[in-house]
Amino acid sequence: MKRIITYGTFDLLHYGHINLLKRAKELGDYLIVALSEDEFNEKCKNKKCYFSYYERKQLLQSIRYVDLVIPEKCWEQKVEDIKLYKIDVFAMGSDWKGKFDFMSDHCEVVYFPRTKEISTTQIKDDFKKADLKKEWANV
Ligand code: C2G
Repeated sequence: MKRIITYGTFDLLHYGHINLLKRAKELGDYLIVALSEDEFNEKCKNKKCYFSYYERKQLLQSIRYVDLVIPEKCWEQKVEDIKLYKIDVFAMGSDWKGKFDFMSDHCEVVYFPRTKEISTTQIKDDFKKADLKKEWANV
């Protein structure tokens, strides 16, 4: 069984995330997603999520490509995870290209092209703009 792992926040789950998860699963038979915990997001990634860890975990677990969701608590856990879960392939989006090449001492490293036109930040910005337009319309 070929085991794949990927890491991320996956807040406001969108089709860019799904593209990544689909491609990662297609590399093997079993996909583990290490999901950034709320504290890790806030303290280390400067991200304030809309959905909590448990809400984001529930969403990921409902995706057919995902076989297991584990917590991502720190940047440094990756090598341990690879050993613990007997990972064959570490897969990330291309915005991380080169950042995890050190992992190739432990497993194959694959970077997939990031889905360009969508991001969680873009979704949040679009909603803010829509709200502003509504406010101006009511002035
Ligand atoms: N992604 C993508 N296309 C997008 C948005 C995201 O391919 N339009 C990919 C990212 O490259 C990443 C994964 O989806 O591989 C999850 O993205 P995020 O939730 O933004 O996660 P990130 O903040 O990159 O956290 O230790 C690694 C970090 O936890 C990665």
